[in-house]
Amino acid sequence: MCGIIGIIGKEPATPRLIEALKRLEYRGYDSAGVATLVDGHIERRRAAGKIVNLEKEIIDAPLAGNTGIGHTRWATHGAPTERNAHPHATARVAVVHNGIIENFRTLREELISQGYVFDSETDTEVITQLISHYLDKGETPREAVIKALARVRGAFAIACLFTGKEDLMIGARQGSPLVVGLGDGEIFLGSDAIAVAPFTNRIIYLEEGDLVEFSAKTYNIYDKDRKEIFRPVAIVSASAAAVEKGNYRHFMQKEIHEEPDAAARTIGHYLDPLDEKVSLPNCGINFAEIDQILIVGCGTAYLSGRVAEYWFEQLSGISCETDIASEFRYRRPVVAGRAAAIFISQSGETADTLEALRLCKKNGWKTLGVVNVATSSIAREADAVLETLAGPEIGVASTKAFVAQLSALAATAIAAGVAKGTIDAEREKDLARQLMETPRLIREALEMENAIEETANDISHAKSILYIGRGVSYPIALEAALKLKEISYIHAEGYAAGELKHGPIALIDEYTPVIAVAPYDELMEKTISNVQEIAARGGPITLLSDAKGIEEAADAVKHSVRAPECEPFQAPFVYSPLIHMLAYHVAVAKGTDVDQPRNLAKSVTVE
Ligand code: HGA
Repeated sequence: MCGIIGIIGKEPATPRLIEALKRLEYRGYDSAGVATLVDGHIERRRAAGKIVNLEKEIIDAPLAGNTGIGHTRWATHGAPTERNAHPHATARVAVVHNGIIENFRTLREELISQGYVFDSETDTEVITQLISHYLDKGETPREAVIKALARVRGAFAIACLFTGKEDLMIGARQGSPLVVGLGDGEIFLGSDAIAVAPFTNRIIYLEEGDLVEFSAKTYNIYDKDRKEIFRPVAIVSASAAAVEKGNYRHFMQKEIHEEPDAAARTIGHYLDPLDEKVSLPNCGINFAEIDQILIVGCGTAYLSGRVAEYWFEQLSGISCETDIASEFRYRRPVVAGRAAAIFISQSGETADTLEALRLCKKNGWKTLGVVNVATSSIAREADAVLETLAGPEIGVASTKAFVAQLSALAATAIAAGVAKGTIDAEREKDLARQLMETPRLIREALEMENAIEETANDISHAKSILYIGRGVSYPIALEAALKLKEISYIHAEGYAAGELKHGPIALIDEYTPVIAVAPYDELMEKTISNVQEIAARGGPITLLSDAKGIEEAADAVKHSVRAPECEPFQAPFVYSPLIHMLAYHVAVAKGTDVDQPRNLAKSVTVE
């Protein structure tokens, strides 16, 4: 989603604004812009498309000034054109905004009727015009921002620059994150710590409803009631190194290769390796008292929940249901008995998941956040938090965060079983041991990259690809299809293998590759029958299985990729890197923008 940077510095702002915007590219965007104060006047450069287009504008018409704001925009209101790119400005103020102003239409009409002229189709511009309106009336910049924000409804983080005020910037947040970075005689504003990481590691995380007014040397923070308030300074290690590609061609490839570490760190956090027991340090939920588990997430996070649904039911006997956050929050969910709700989000800021969490809290259900950002809104608002220790994930398509989510959820499912008495000490040890083996198994799976690449090159010309799986491999098939769609733009669907003959088998022909995710387990024979049905209709099949599985189905398949042998509980971990690498290599073969696929955003902070 949109990225924000603001600087009051000791050196020219523009190169630093561009540097920060580049670090925010991972969030996904479709236009970018900067504004600085030049001799007290607001000057802007904006461009549709990638930051390189903005850089060209700046080469043609350089932008001086040590005070400035910058933005990468992921359009919600109005096309991704230069005119709609942020900053939006009047003669008095320039504003960048992340979020959505829900009542923008009414406000826009009201302001137009008063003679204000709008320059864009965005919702953001009503904030700019409203602030300008209050400045026209003689309010101070802070009062003008406060009055303007009191009139808007929706979610936002903003940064504002004022004509004639080189040593002033104002930021505010409600629903979208915003941080203040404290430098040495300079102060920064960013939509996350990664944006300001090149300039400082001293970060203040603004709280919901906060407003910050700052100069190069001082800052004041006001809470939602506009009372001055103290917020602690954190030392954040979002170091430059964390956002470098290293020797990999893309962040996504690097992050897939970090899956073993993401799993190891997360599992290590929730297991006692000596006693071979699960210990969930922050989990305030007593699963012995829970009758139903609800799991809520969006996209890949939702799919890690779908895997966990099998684990919770099989290991603890607690009824479990997984839903997409945007559906869950509007469908009036009903639970019988005592419920715990688990919210999964890499960023911890996913707007629909956060609202679903708030709904559950209102209903009195215990809430547990599974997030990769410990300081995020979901982490702060849930009753308890399980952090996934994947490290910063830059590729828009989530990979190592998915595996880290599986790791935290697997540990939680074991803990639920222990609490319910469905898992005895011996079985707990066995499962803990299995979990501890998964980083190694993931590493072994990654060694199959060449075989995956070969298959990827072969299927990359397809218009449509089907994935099938049974049991826990069914949600892995769904994740495989989602990942492929996201980055290669090839249409893909995941199906429960047994469901194929009830409709989708009509799609099978020699041009439609089918990928079967089929570890050798109690369901393998049935999946093989489905594979035979596809082969009989000329469908080219790739089998992802272990040595035994491949032997069983050898005659029916075109390609096979041999995964390490594993227990059924370990299979989602082992097959995740395979399907992630397959999506990655298909995208590379197609030449798409792997790390920033079109139309997508990393942390989805709008509904
Ligand atoms: N609504 C604004 C900002 C969009 C946004 O925050 N995306 O993440 C616009 O469309 O410009």
